[in-house]
Amino acid sequence: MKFGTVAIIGRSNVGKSTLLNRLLGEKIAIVSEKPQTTRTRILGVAHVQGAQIAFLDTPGLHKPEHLLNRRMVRTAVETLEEADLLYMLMDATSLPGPGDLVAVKHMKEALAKRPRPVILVVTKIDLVNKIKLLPVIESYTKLFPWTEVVPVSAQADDNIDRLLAVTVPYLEEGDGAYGEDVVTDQTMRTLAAEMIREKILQATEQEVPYSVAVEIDEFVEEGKLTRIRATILVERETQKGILIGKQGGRLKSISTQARQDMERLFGMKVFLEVWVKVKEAWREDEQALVELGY
Ligand SMILES: Nc1nc2c(ncn2[C@@H]2O[C@H](COP(=O)(O)OP(=O)(O)OP(=O)(O)O)[C@@H](O)[C@H]2O)c(=O)[nH]1
Ligand SMILES: [Mg+2]
Repeated sequence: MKFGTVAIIGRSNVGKSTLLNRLLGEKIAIVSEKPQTTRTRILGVAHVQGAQIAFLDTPGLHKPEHLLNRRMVRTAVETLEEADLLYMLMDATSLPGPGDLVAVKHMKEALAKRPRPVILVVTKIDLVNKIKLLPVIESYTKLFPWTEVVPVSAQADDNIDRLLAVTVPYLEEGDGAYGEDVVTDQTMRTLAAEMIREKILQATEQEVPYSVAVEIDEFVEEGKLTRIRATILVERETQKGILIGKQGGRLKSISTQARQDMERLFGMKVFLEVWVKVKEAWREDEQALVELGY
């Protein structure tokens, strides 16, 4: 038996959470086309032939402008420092940019403290034709002497089995740290809050996605029904208006979509009640951030 922890790192939006979900075959991390979707570290345990791999999804490495973002980057850096093996993700649809260089800088600092193998994972290859792909991979290859280079598409499930096969030899001999039925450390409450946030990220633009947090006020299982009451925090009255929409239409659609996701994942009927509350500058408020799990 082999076991190890693998940090999934990279700049925002490269596809870290999509890859985590694909590696597990289950959706435990929310995904959106907006950067800075993931705010915490998310454990996903893969039980594969002869090995247990604890994948750690992380917030994207970016230039932080709020206390929330500084804490997100700190979470990513801590995970980078702790994991046994690193996946550095880079996006096949672009050439190396400033965001990738920042990620490499963080990675090098962590490796200077404790050297470890790093697998370069070039993501989203379904979006690039084969002829253009090679020069892109080559430009990423030049950034660092990577231990391995694996191009994948998490969305199209392309080369994910190869990524797993390449990973296993770098794990240490040893029993898994988690029970056979453990998939994640995310509680049902957290998953519920995140599903609501995902629908908000998909339905809103500009500052709104970044100014939103979701709190679960009530989560009770009553036989086959789960009753969930959630509060969406925004920073300004105008954002509250946007989120609620004309005659409550936007909030209703967000809440319906989130409820359907919850029913699918939890395998039971959900009664979901959602409120919107203004909490000015919560992103700068240490205590609020701790309470929200950030
Ligand atoms: N076509 C395609 N799109 C992908 C793939 N992987 C991710 N995406 C898309 O890229 C966007 C970002 O994906 P995420 O998984 O949220 O990226 P992330 O790195 O976790 O982002 P942050 O949490 O914000 O740092 C989403 O719109 C995904 O659907 C892929 O393999 N192919
Ligand atoms: Mg993510």
